[in-house]
Amino acid sequence: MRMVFRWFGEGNDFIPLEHIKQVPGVEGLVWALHDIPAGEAWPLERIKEVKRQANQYGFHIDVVESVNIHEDIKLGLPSRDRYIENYIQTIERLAEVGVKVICYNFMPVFDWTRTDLFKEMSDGSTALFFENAKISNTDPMELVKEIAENSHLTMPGWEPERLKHLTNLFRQYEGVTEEDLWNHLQYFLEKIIPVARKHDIKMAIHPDDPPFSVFGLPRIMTSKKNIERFLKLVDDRYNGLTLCSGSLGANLENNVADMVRSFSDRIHFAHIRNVKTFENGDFIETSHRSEDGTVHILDIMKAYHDVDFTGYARPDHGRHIWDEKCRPGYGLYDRALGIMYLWGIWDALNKEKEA
Ligand code: CS2
Ligand code: MN
Repeated sequence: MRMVFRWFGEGNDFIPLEHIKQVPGVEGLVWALHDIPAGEAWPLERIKEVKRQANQYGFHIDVVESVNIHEDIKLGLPSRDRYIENYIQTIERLAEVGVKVICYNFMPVFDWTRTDLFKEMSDGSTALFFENAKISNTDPMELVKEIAENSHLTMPGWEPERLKHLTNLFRQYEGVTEEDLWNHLQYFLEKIIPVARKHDIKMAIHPDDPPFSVFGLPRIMTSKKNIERFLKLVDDRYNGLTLCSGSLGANLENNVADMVRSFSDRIHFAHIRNVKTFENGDFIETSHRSEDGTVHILDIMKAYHDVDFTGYARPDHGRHIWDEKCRPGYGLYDRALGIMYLWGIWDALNKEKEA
């Protein structure tokens, strides 16, 4: 397991690289050029700049999260070919600096969706919260406004420029079914995966978060059955997964440890975090510890250990603790605690294996 840490870039993250450096066992940064709109090729100079910054602290930049996919590709519009060309150019440029894994997602319109970014917990910490009833009763436009006002910094997937066109986007998705989405994903993969293979970059799709339809939009990366189908769309190791335990764990029927065992050779990037999911479909992002949520982190780590996982891993979202001012879900403190929990389990399992 190779531990990496998500950093949103100079001026776009409150956490200095000096501080990430002090978290034990972190070898690289998970990064992206967040200001480049989906669909545009990333400029090589900008990519090299991130590499220079990271290298100053001895970090690698092997893992990119995310190179986002233009909506026209998800919608299967004729203009998609132009955006796929740009995507290919980005892959080629990332290959020039030695990137190994590209994480992306195929969720229409919204990336991760929550109803409250700072929900107070009983111990005084706050965390990302999803309230099922609120989603059903809220106009997406209202939610977008609320999220934009409360997030301190722009969140990936919730960029104001993009969301200005929200009504239009929703109109474009009218009548687009899950089957259509599968077809559009396949079309994209058939063009991209040979390029990724050529440059030895693993493509790693992130599951939908939450793993069910929101606001009536189709979502397909949601369950074991659907992940199996995804892997067969292009049956190639370079067509792989970012297995996010927290995203998938928001559906109590998903057994993430079992997925780790079943898909081990296709998992290139592990997101490991806990959530507490309630019977009514609400969920809150808890600490990483197994007993604090409904995702069995200990079992998941055991599964990764049993399959000799050598890919990249990161703690995923954390709570906001100790009065830290941070991006929602991406503070330093709780993610650092998460890392130490994951290492604790991992080291113990290593020891047990040696004995
Ligand atoms: C989120 C997403 O759960 C997560 O990791 O932070 O924003 C994630 O980065 C994207 O969906 C991946 O494309
Ligand atoms: Mn994730």
